[in-house]
Amino acid sequence: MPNSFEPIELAERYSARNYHPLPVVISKAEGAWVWDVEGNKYLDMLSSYSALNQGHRHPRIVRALTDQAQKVTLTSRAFHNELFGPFCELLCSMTGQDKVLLMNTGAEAVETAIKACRKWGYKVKGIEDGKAEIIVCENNFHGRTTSIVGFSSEAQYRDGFGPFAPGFKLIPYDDVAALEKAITPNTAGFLVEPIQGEAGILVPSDGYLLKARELCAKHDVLFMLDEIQTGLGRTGRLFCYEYENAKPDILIVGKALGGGCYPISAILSSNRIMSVFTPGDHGSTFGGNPLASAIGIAALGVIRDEKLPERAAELGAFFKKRLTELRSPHVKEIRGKGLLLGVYVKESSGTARPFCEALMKEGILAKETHGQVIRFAPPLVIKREDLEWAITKIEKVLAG
Ligand code: PXG
Repeated sequence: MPNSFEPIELAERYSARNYHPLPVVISKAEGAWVWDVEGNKYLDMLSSYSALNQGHRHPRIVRALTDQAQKVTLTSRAFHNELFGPFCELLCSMTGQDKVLLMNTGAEAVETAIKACRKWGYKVKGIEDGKAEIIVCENNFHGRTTSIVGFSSEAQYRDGFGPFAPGFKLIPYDDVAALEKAITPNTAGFLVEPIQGEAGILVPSDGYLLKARELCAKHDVLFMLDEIQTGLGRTGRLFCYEYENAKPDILIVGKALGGGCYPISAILSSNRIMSVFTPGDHGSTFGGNPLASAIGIAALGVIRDEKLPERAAELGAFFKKRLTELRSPHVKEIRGKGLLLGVYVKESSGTARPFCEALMKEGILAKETHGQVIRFAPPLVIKREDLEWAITKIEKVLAG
């Protein structure tokens, strides 16, 4: 009889302790549901931090994966493959951008955006060599590489990992005046998340993104949006910036671009900006490989054909309303957009973690973020009745 004890024991013995997972061992998944090794069923309300917008093992995406695996999986970018061009074309047409640069993980795409921005700063804007600055926001989360954690405001992300790359300036989030004040002739770009997911689902004031977008345009600064977590339908639009029509100069995508089965990330931009890259400037062994391209095309196709942004908007509004109506002595605030929602647990009730553990016992997988927030971000293919079921369980856990 399979059990959870052994796999957890082995993981703890042989894996670096860089995570603190809930004690559940998932062995099967379909749509919005997962099963553990003992056969218990859970509703996945984390979706691997928005990487599973299309749900687990979407048949169309799995078919693309297995079909392509029978043909060719990797060519490197030293040669062409049939699906790379069509994948790039689809991404550009869905985002309204001219060109794409494909990578694998989110952090790599952010690094790519930083490189594009700096090079544009020197070669096009005319910033003196070595002086380019990029403005970032407090409480940002853009990944785990040394240059990215170097501009994090979270002590733990940085502690012990320096020295860090210079050239980044931290300002408060949701503060247009601070942005204007921070811009100098050496500013090449402003990098920001439309909603700060890891900071605890922090939604900025209405109009913030558009005002920041306009300020950047006025000062010839690249407006770079990290939509790795918020993009591809999650917040009720294909991209969260669409709420304000704040189209970025550089759009960063990842997570759900891989349809929940493969790491695929990208930056998208204009011909003018992307032309700073010439052969040899940047690359990746796996970026844009045939398997990734096949999966990416299917992943985008599912988002478009199954109208996942519209589903997220409709189901998110319903779910948020129901969460707001819950009567609980522990809840301070419900926040978020679409199906990226956070329940803020009052400090007087302790942290969010014990509530996540209690939810797990009730058959709901959710994860705390930033100590006080329970994040609810189910796959966008989730059924309304599953959300209704979840509400009854959440109500039970938050009542006592
Ligand atoms: N930007 C944002 C907004 C993210 O949420 C990244 C960049 C980095 O993506 P990669 O693919 O490099 O992880 C993220 C990732 C984790 C973890 O376990 C990551 C995220 C959220 C929660 C946990 O590292 N977001």
